[in-house]
Amino acid sequence: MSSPISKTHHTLSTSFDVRASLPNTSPLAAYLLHLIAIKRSNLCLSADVNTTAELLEVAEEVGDSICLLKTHADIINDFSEKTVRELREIAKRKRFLVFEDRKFGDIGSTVQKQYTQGPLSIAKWAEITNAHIFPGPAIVTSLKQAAASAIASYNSSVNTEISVGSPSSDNSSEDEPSPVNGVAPSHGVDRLHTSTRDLRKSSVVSISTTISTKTEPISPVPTPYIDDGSGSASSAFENLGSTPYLRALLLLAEMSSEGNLLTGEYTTQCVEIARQHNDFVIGFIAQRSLNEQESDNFLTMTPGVSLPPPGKENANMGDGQGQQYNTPRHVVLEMGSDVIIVGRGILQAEDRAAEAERYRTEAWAAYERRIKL
Ligand code: S5P
Repeated sequence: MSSPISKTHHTLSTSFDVRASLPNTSPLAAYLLHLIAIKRSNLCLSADVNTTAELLEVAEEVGDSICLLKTHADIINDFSEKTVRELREIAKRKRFLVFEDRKFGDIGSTVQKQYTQGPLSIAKWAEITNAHIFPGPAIVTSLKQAAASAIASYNSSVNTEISVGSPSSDNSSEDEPSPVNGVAPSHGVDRLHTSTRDLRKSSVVSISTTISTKTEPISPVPTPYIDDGSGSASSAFENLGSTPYLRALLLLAEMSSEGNLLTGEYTTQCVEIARQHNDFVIGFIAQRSLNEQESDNFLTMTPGVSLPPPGKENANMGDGQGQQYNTPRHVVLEMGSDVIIVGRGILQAEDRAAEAERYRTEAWAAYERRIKL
């Protein structure tokens, strides 16, 4: 189905840890590569579910086995700030990054709004998202710009409070929900309106502005990581530190569905655009490694992966709706992919935690074999 890979490219035989330290590796890519190495997991769960409860449940169940959790936020019927807050809490505790599979594909000005505004406000809660390049390269620069603004506003939040009546009796700020990832709650605007209405009635008015600057590291240097050699995952996590508030993009260079048009020159153009923005584009959704030039260190994430149930090795590898499946071994060992993306293969299993472990073990063994460990 796919074109051959460059079998001699150094990233195919280099460990994830070493790749994290290569020049041109963005801080978030470096963080993810270390996380993958510590968890021994190159598995991304595609959590294609329709309710917040299901999303949180599956995140709890398989969180220990994955490096990434991929969402389609627009199919979650009750998606809200609560979804985000609770998913982020699980991601922090179980140590995985969040990837919103938005597949942006519009003019720059529109994708900026889709990325940062509206009920989904993706830039606020997902470290990684993805885009098509059919609208041209401005889709990448526009998303990069929007990500930079989101990071800047996270690192420098401004809260304006207007209180009325006796300042000492006003304790409304205690009822304010805590910000999601440092982003002020959206209903802050309503609060301002209410206060302004009350202003007309009141004779004592107090206005206070708080400017707080957070001190999380945001400089574009590789995420500090010191391997203390103890070999323990908990001390490795401690050394790695908490997830930096950074954003990254994957480009859809190839697709898994039958008859798709992301082939040949289109895929080549995609790689060219990625090279020009490798501080933001960390890799591709593709069916094979696309690293060719010496300096390429892109991560390849591959959907359309499933493991036949034990004893049914010759089962038809498709879903009857165009999706085509390959095994973890094929995509990681033979096609040079780094991370497998698995949805229904895990979601429909009776024991999802055990099934996630089965996928993780297979994909990790294929990676170890590829780098000849
Ligand atoms: O080419 C692609 C790209 C993506 S992101 N093919 C895909 O299947 N995907 C996504 O991966 C798709 O939208 C779905 O969320 C997931 C595959 O799900 P599965 O249930 O077939 O494993």
